[in-house]
Order: sequence, then C-alpha cells, then structure tokens
Amino acid sequence: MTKNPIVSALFKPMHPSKELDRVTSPIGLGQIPVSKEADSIVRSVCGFCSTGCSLDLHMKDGEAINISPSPGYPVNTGSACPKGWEALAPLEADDRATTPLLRDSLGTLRPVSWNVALNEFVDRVKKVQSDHGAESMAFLSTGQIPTEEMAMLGALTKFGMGIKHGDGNTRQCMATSVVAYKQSFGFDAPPYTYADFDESDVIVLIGSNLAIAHPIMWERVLKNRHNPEIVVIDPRHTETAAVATQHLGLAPDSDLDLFYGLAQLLIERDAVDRDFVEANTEGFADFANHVKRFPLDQVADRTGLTKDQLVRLADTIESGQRVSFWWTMGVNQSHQGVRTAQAIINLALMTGNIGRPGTGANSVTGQCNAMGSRLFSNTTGLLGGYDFASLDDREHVAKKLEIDSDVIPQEPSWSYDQIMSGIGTGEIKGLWVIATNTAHSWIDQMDCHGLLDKLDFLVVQDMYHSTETAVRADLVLPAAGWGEKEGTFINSERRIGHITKARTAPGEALADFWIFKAIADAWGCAEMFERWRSPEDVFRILRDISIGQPCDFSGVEDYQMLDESGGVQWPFPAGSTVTADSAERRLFADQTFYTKNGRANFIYEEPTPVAEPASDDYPLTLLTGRGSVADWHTRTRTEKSTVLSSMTAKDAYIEMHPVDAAALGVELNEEVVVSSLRGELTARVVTTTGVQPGQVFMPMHFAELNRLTFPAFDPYSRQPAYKHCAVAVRKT
Ligand SMILES: Nc1nc2c(c(=O)[nH]1)N[C@H]1C(S)=C(S)[C@@H](COP(=O)(O)OP(=O)(O)OC[C@H]3O[C@@H](n4cnc5c(=O)[nH]c(N)nc54)[C@H](O)[C@@H]3O)O[C@H]1N2
Ligand SMILES: Nc1nc2c(c(=O)[nH]1)N[C@H]1C(S)=C(S)[C@@H](COP(=O)(O)OP(=O)(O)OC[C@H]3O[C@@H](n4cnc5c(=O)[nH]c(N)nc54)[C@H](O)[C@@H]3O)O[C@H]1N2
Ligand code: SF4
Ligand SMILES: [Mo]
Repeated sequence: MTKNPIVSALFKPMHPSKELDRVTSPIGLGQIPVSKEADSIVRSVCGFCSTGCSLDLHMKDGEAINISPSPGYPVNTGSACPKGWEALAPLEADDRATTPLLRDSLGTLRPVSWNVALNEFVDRVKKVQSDHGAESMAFLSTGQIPTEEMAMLGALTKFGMGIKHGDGNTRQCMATSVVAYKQSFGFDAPPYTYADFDESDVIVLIGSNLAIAHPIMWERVLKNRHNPEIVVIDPRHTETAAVATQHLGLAPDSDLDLFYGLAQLLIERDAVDRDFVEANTEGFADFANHVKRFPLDQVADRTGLTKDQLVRLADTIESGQRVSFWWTMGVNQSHQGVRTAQAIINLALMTGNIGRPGTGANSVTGQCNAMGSRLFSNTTGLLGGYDFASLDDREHVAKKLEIDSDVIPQEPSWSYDQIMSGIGTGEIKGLWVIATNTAHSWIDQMDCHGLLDKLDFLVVQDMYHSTETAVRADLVLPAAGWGEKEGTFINSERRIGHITKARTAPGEALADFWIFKAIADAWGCAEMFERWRSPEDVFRILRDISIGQPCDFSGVEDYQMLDESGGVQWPFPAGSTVTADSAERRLFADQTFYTKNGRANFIYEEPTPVAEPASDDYPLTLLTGRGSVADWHTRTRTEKSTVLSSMTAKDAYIEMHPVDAAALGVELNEEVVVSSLRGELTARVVTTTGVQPGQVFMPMHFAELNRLTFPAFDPYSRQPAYKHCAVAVRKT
C-alpha cells in the first residue's frame, strides 16, 4: 500500500491522554486573572458564534489549560459568553474521533490507518465518478472551519477532483442575506461595524434573539449610552423582547406585509430622505407605487398588530437620528426571506439610514466563519466573491492560482436542497460531509435520513464519531477542532481574526487543512496545491485573489499583523494602515454601492402565502430556533461541557401558551406527542406566555425536531424555511 507522504510527515503516534490540570472556568461576564499554573498566553478568536470574541488561552507546557476573554479587543473588550469560557471542554470529550473509521462488511465502523482510509476514499470516490459521472459525487461543508480550510476544500474538490456540486450549512443560515445584498447593493456586503450598536438611537431587531444567540453583541446594545429605543419584531416574547422598549409580536411570516406597510406610512408623512434616494438609489418611484397597496388597516389585519403599534414604530423611525435595522434567522429562514430582507434594506435606504454611524440594514451572521464561507468556500460563488459563470472571473482566478481555467466549473453548484433531491433521483451517489451534522440539522429529517442511507458512499469528517451523521457514514475522517489548528475567521462585521493552535489534537485526528492536503496527494492532484503549503500560505493566496474586490484585504501582511491589530475589517486594500481612525470600518460612508452604476436597488414583490398553514388536523404553528446561550446547534460540542450542560435542558421540550395547554388538558412538564404530516416526537410541555396562542416553539438543539419541519425554500436563496410548519400536540 502506498504511504501518504503528508500523513507520514504529520503523523504523531497516539500520545497518552494528557492529564491536564485544568482549572474550571467561572461563568459570567468579566475578566479573571491568568491561571496560576499558566506560563504564557496566546490569543485566538472564539469558534462558536459570528460575534468573533477574542479569547486568551492560558498555556502550560505548550497546551492550553484555561481560557479568559481578551481585554482590549475591539469586539468583546474583556467579555465572553459561557460558550467562550468553556471552549476547551469539547476538545476533551470521550467520543472524539481519534482514528479514521471504515465500515466493514458486517456493517460495523472499525478503526483503520490513515493510509487505508485515504486509499479507500480515493478508490470509492473514483468508482462513484466512473460509474455515474464526475457530477455524482458532492460535498457539504460549513461556516465553522477557518477560511484557509474552506478554500482548500473548495479548490481541491472543484478544481482537483472534478466535483461540481458542493454546498454548505451556510445555506441553512445566511443564503438569504447573500442574495438580498447582492441584488440590492451589488455585492454580499453587510455594511456595519459593531460600533453601530453603540451609536444608534433606534435599534430595530427583526427575527433576532440577540440576547441568546449573540450575547456579546447584546451586551453592546445594553451599554449604548444614547438611551436607545430598542424595537424587537418577533412572534415570540423572547429574552431580547423582554428588555425592548417596543415588542411587535407579529403573526409568523407576516414581516413582508409589515415592512411594506411601514414604508407606506413613512411615505404618506413624507418621512423620506429624498436627497439620498435621488442621488444614490434606483427604483424608488416604482417601490412607492407598490407599497400603496399596503394600507394600515390591511397590514394590521395581516400582521395581527394594532394600528397603534404600527404608527408608533413609524413615529420612532421617523424621529430617529441614527436608526439601525438588524435581522437574523426570523427573516432568513422564511419562504420569502430574500424579499423580506430587501424590504428591510428598502426602509434603511428610503430613510437615509445607511453609511452613517449607528445606522444600516444589517444582517447578523450566525457561525464563527460564515462570512469566510460566503466569500471563500468556492461553493455557489467562485473563490473570492467571483462568479463561476463569468469567463473573465474564471480566468482571473485561474491566473492567480496558476491553474488552467478549464478546470473551473462554468456554473455555480447545486444548492443543499438540490443535492439532497439529487440523491433521491439517483444523480448524486456519493457525499462528503465536513463539519456539519446534516442528519440532525437538515429540514424534513425522515426524508433526509432515507436519502443519506441511499448513498453508495458517505464520508463524514468530524471531531466526533458519534454525531447523527457520522454514525451513518461508510468512512469517518477524524478532525482536529478549534484550538487544535490555525487559520482565520471573518466575523459578522467583516473582521478577519487569527485563530491559533494551542492544543494537540487527540490520537491521529488531523486539522481539516492537512486532511485535504493528504487527499490531494492521494488523489494525484498535489501539484495543483504546491503553493498551498500551510494555512498562512493559503491566506496569502486568498489575499491576492481579493485584490480589486470589495472584500480586498491585500493590506494585511500576515497573521502577525492580525494579532497585533486586534483583527482587521475588510476592505483593507494594500497601503492601508491600522490607525485609531481606521480601526472601525463601515461600508457606504461615501454613498457608493457595488452595483455597476453605484446605486442601491429598491427590490420588492407581492407577498406569498406560507407553504403549510395551520389546519384542522394540525392546528398549531411550530416556530424553531435557539433555545439557550449554553447550547450550540446540534450540541456535539456544547453537550461535552458539564458547565454548559448544567445550564440547559437535556431532553426535548416544547413551549406552549397556557391557554392552548389548558384546552389540551396538559400541564407544565407533562409529556406530549408533537406531530406533523412528516413525523412525530415526544417532548415535555413548558407553558409560557412567551409564545402566542396557536403557536408553539421548540429549540433546534434537540435531534428529533427536524422530523417535523416542512421542506419549503425561498425561491431565490434556496434557504430552508425552518421557522414555520403546522403541527398537532396530543397527550401521550
Ligand atoms: N447560543 C447559541 N447562539 C448561537 C447559535 C446557537 O446554536 N446557540 N447559532 C448561531 C447561528 S449559526 C445563527 S444562524 C444565529 C441565529 O440567531 P437568531 O436568528 O437570533 O436565532 P433563532 O432563535 O434561530 O431565531 C431568531 C428569532 O426568530 C423568530 N422568528 C420565528 N419566525 C419569525 C417570523 O416569521 N418573523 C420574525 N420577525 N421572527 C421570527 C424566533 O421566534 C426567534 O426568536 O445564532 C448564532 N448564535
Ligand atoms: N429546525 C431548525 N433547524 C435548523 C435551524 C433552525 O433554526 N431550526 N438553524 C439552521 C442553522 S442557522 C444552522 S447554521 C445549522 C447548523 O447545523 P449544523 O452545521 O449541522 O450544526 P453543528 O452542530 O454546528 O454541526 C457542526 C459539526 O461539525 C463538527 N465540527 C466542529 N468543528 C469542526 C472542525 O473544526 N472540523 C470538522 N471536520 N468538524 C468540526 C461538530 O462536531 C458538528 O458535528 O442548523 C440549521 N438547522
Ligand atoms: S458571544 Fe459568540 S464569539 Fe463571543 S464568546 Fe460567546 S459564542 Fe464565542
Ligand atoms: Mo446559522
């Protein structure tokens, strides 16, 4: 058997699991002194949410033994949420994948060497491709690995292995914002800097539970010294709504009606920044005509809000000097997410609330490196924010990479849902899943599980062998996690931050970067990646590709510069220097957008009905989302921390209004069966007025939840509409 040179060079024999005298992190906000045991500190950016807090890793004998939030970093200034404090615990779990695992003829996953695993990977992927065509192998990646790793994966698969279809979990999360920004601004460019949280006098949060999902951004809202009006638009009375000055508990998925109605109210009272609209936008007159069809009475009726609530919000927006609009999954995960996001963008444009401190139409990102994946995963967009369909773009990228432009696909990939349906039709026969847990998080789970089981070859590359997806795999590749490898993340405000290797990965687990390098070698395309010697080399290659793009960061020399400057926000073209003035960067201060004529577009459309309204048989609307600050997604990481586990519920629960519970005759903590047309689960009832009558809420962290969800998608972004389906609840 051929020995893989990358693996041979990297391979370290299994080290005895090191007894780490780890000090327990206190929970809470604030700073702690360096642990007494530590002999030095290295800095890194947190690997959970997109806030991108900086963390100090306390080192002893070359291994991180404790964490505290970094003082002085522009994002978190000495604070972290519990997940940040506890970020080392997931690395020490018993179910870490420590060797590759291959399913044997009896159906059991058994440990094999890297050489066996790599040969198996190459032989079976090549067989899938020769039997069914190159396009029958696909991959699903993530917003949770460093940019350098994403780029390596995207280039290896698409340029090296002839794979055409690859998408990622960013589709479940940010695809709507990507399309909305591209169409409205000409580039996928969230315009804000976190200082805008500090500067606003009106903060409008739409479908965003910031207090739970982005606690350190929320802390900035709470520290805002302008006594801001905080408006929360969410069907639920969330932890965030509890502190708001206005909560609009609208009917689920009625946001588009609401925002068109608000635009109409503002136009009626001439609360429009005519100069800004005239000089910098396209299509306002037609938009103004469109929203005439959304009069106050009708909007109140469709949203379930009172006319007073609507008028008060219009007053607030009109009188605000610096109004910022922030949206997250309550908008993106809708069957009409793109148009809803654009309706928010339209409000910011027509009131001139963009490009100035404390303003903006701001999509809050989810995962630590979703922004990196949007620009550099080489999935739907060509590496660096370019277009697969453009010959010029393909030639430009090929030249930068010193490869033949013919190897670059001429079309974007299928989206996640198209890849899944492709398995159903037999067009996709092999799937490589990297750092995402499809079998838990994808919509309409019963269907999803059937599809995964239908594949000829399923490879899962994960930190753990126990995930819902890994246990279904034919081959598991053991990956190092955050803290065990190096690279960069891009946070929600476009800040590039350096993540540092501060721990040895267990057993034979390797950083995803080195797994990709080893596969390139085993596949026979290592030559193409000769210059991609280390993550930092890749960083330099990507930096060169970014030149001339809105995301140009060619002014960043190297990782050291990122460390010394507290991260750098793009754009940062060559010649830029980090000074006190340039430390914060907001887009569109010059009122020039990235469209061909430099103007932002007003885009709008008639609202459409939800895919599955409540019915006699399924009378309740199921809302889903984040349940607690201590839970991360499918919990593979956070459940490994005893501290985080103690802060959250172990088993599935469903929130229900006391009136609905009484009608069903169920009480707090009673077990119920929740069913939809697609599947059912059992859960405990939590009675709360946080949800409205007729609605129920269940956190996405429970593995069973997506048995219920309905596979509806936004037509432009193909993002799943996780936030809405019809269910019934009955006593067990
Ligand atoms: N603790 C924790 N933090 C996280 C994550 C995590 O798993 N755990 N995940 C990260 C990721 S990847 C993401 S994408 C973000 C998500 O962050 P958020 O989007 O803030 O979180 P969600 O709870 O998914 O959804 C937000 C809200 O949308 C509301 N909503 C539902 N339907 C509608 C509707 O029709 N209209 C409106 N206006 N609102 C609606 C829900 O009630 C919910 O309160 O969080 C990030 N941060
Ligand atoms: N019903 C419902 N479903 C939802 C949502 C919802 O609101 N409601 N939200 C959606 C959203 S916004 C998102 S972002 C998705 C998230 O869904 P997923 O991406 O499936 O969730 P995670 O648990 O973050 O999965 C990440 C996987 O990568 C592994 N991992 C972590 N770090 C590394 C690494 O460095 N390398 C490798 N190789 N593996 C690693 C983890 O162990 C884990 O198995 O869920 C979506 N699903
Ligand atoms: S807020 Fe997000 S980035 Fe900051 S410590 Fe918590 S999970 Fe990490
Ligand atoms: Mo997400």
